Amino acid sequence: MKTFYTSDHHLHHSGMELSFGKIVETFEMPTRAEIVLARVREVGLGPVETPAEFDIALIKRIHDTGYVDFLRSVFDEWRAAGRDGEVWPYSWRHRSMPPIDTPPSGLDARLSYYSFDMAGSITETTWRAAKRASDTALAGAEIVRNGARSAFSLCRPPGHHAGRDFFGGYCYLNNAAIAAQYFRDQGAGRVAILDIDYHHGNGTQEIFYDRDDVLLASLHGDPDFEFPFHLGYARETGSGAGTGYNLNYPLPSGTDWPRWRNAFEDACARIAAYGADTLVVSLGVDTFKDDPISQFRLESAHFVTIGERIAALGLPTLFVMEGGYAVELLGVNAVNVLSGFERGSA
Ligand code: SP5
Ligand code: ZN
Repeated sequence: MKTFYTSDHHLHHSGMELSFGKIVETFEMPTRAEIVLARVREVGLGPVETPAEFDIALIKRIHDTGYVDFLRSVFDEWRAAGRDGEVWPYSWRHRSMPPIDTPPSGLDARLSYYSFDMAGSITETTWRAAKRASDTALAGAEIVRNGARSAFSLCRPPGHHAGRDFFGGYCYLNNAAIAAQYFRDQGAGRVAILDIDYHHGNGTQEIFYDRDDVLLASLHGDPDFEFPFHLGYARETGSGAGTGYNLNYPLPSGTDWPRWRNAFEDACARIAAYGADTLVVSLGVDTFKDDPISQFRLESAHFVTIGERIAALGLPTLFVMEGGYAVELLGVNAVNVLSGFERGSA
């Protein structure tokens, strides 16, 4: 399996985040991608290639133009306003405030409009890193579309929390969604996205919620207790033409392998029944028992089994890196899925 990776991911680094009332070093740090890359090389998964530069029009198939322009220019605006440091939103529309659908003019109000949390900041080069992460997803999609059985897009920053016009949860551009749309635009009939990151793929859900040509199945911590909260319940099945094409598997804190596997098996069966011709996997390994911000109990060996089961779907498959913060075993866990897939495909 070929891996796509670019050192441009270093261009994004929010130094800090707020965790249980303390400012700590962010969990979503550049070393994450380096550790996964090192493991790819260590096991000899396959060649590693730098993605080409893709047209921004492909990003705009998923993301709002105003939002993309905002991501590109907000840092300069922040500096022009005489502010030091990084761009951070800090306040959001509460349920007591009426919804709006046009961006406000003030800088902080617009930051609020285009985000849903302060998991990560926007630095001078965040746009460039996010753009290159989307290129990384597209480069993998391109070879899968051209006949490769699979590809691994080692994206950083991650993407599944980013919606059509908002960032949050360390995510700025929805790499998996951009890749799924690319597959559709290149002639795929039905695309399935299997999101196995510990957190609900709220951005991906928002983007495809009313569509029947892209199925989303997401396994995650129940929104009653886990970030991003409020979205990811089983009752959210899609709207309009998309009704029945959004599948959520909220799972309790402490979910172990047998329980997770049951939900996973159901998701795989639903993807097979859907008749997908292409699969995108939002590959987060923050379901690992030692993940510092997560509450599931999967072990390293389970990730091999996951990869084998995904291979058994028999679909052209693009793996897109999402979360996973137990840096010591992050490389082993992520690459275990890919090695399992290779074994299952042999
Ligand atoms: C892509 C992805 O996995 N995004 C996850 C974003 C999670 N952001 C909330 C993190 C909350 C961390 N505070 C809990 C720390 C426990 N020690
Ligand atoms: Zn996650």
